[in-house]
Amino acid sequence: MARSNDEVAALFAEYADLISITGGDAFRTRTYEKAARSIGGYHADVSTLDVKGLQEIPNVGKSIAEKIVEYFRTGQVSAVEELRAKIPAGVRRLTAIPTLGPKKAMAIYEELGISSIEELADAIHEERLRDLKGFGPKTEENILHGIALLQSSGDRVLIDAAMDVAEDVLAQLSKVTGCRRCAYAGSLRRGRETIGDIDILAAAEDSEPLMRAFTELPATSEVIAHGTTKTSIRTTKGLAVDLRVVPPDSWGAALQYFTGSKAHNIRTRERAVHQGLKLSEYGLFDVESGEKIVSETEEDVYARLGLPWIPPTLREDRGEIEAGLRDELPELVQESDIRGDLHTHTDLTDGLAPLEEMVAAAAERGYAYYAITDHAPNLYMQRMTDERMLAQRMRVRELDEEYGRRGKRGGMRLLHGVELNIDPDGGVDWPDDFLADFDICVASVHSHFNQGHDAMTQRFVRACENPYINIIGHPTTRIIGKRPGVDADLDALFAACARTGTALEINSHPDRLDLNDEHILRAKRYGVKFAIDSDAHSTLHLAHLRYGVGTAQRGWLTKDDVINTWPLTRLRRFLRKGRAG
Ligand code: DGT
Ligand code: CA
Ligand code: CA
Ligand code: ZN
Repeated sequence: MARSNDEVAALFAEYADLISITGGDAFRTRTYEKAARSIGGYHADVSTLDVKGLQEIPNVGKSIAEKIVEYFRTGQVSAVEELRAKIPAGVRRLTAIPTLGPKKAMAIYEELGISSIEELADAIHEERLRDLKGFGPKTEENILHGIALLQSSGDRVLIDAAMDVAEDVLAQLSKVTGCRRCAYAGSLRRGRETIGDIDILAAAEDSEPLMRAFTELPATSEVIAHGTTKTSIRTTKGLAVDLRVVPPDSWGAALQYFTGSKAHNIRTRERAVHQGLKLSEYGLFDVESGEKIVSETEEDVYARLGLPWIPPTLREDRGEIEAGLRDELPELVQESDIRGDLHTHTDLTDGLAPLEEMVAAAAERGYAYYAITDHAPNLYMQRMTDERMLAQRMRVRELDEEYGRRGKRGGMRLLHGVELNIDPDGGVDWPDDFLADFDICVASVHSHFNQGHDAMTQRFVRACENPYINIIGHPTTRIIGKRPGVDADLDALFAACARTGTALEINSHPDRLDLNDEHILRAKRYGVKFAIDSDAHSTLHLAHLRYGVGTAQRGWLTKDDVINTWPLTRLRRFLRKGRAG
């Protein structure tokens, strides 16, 4: 996928911030924010386009197009560099805190001379921020949260960024002569939401050609260590990648070892010891004879340990060994089980692609059904009205007929839905009689994130009790590394969902993955059903579903737990919820 688009999007998002800190006008800030979003979601790689081609992108005019061309020609944009130079380094250090906007960072720096995260934390504890205009106890709490998030995320990256690099590396290594197999292992293979470093494993008789090719990849900026069994590099984006090359007859043992997790490996090693075996990165050995046991596949290794093959997404020592021994591992939901997406947007609100393009892209993915759920009016900047929603419904009905007629080959049914806003009291945008005509309603928290624990819990429970609300969208509203989840009694929410027939979303966007694996495990015990959705705002985002499926697997979900794997008739029955009639 086009990483260059993300690069340019990040650059313009920063530029928008810089304009705002340096007192530039709000209109220009918004122009660059909008451009950043459009570029991030654009289907073609922006590094391949000229000024004219770039202007086809929504929200990109001539001056922005020229900046993009300049960026790919020179590696920087002079206008951005000029503003960067105007911001003191101290302020830039502070803006790394996710919950601290540029304006507040500037105020803290100018008024109190604070220029590091440590100084800021001290100042908060000494209550020195209270004297500044616009800073209260709640602001302080948010900033401390942000500092904690920043420190806990460390140098980890989101799963999609790591996946793009890993797939690229694999494509290149698999072309090297002598490469018998290669795959990614580690936390990436286990589908964790953030990745510390990428672990690549290859099998070959002679490791040298692979090691050399690895150090010479276009993405390699620094070789950290170069050896015959392990080589480590850093990419131009700062991501660390390890390559290990093993003899083909150790592939299974090595893949098992380097997939981890450490906690899971401790348990498998224990099993090995019990059977007089030794399991290490070098293979599986008989302790007495010292003989290496051929283990070309992971299945071989697990079978030797008296276990069925355990899917990587379960390997966290959360009961998978015990379940394996009892032959009770869940049959995990797979991406191919998904029959449709139930939370998606179009350019009627903040999506980038028109309805027709989103629907065509969904059909391309082989879906049997697809729901369009644009934003409702209370998210005021979306400018939704009853009329616009009803006009969209007419068009959806027409498309439904058109796609429905295709029958078994590429036939797809369309659901007309909405993403409602759950207000602070648990109410939503429209009265029942208007809601009754939607095929499906997703409802999400989009405001008042800092409500107290009890009020937030009540808010969710009331939403579940609304007979028209089918799915709670991105339930905790966390943004990984940027915004903590809301404070609510999630067990009360899970119980309410189970009781009322409301599904919980597993939002697949890589910076959300909300619910996360641990919440899913907990919610499943209440008998809750789930919807794995992309929340796509462009055709490209539909493919994020794989990360939601990985997260669902980490929560031990089967096909039956996930409503959008069900046939349409069963889904429709679920969507009728407790409604009369
Ligand atoms: P990360 O990189 O922090 O996202 O997480 P992982 O799980 O990829 O961890 P990493 O890269 O340190 O190691 C990859 C796998 O290799 C790990 O999941 C298990 C295995 N491994 C590495 N070091 C050790 C170790 O000291 N003991 C054991 N048992 N396994 C290890
Ligand atoms: Ca790793
Ligand atoms: Ca590693
Ligand atoms: Zn949405």
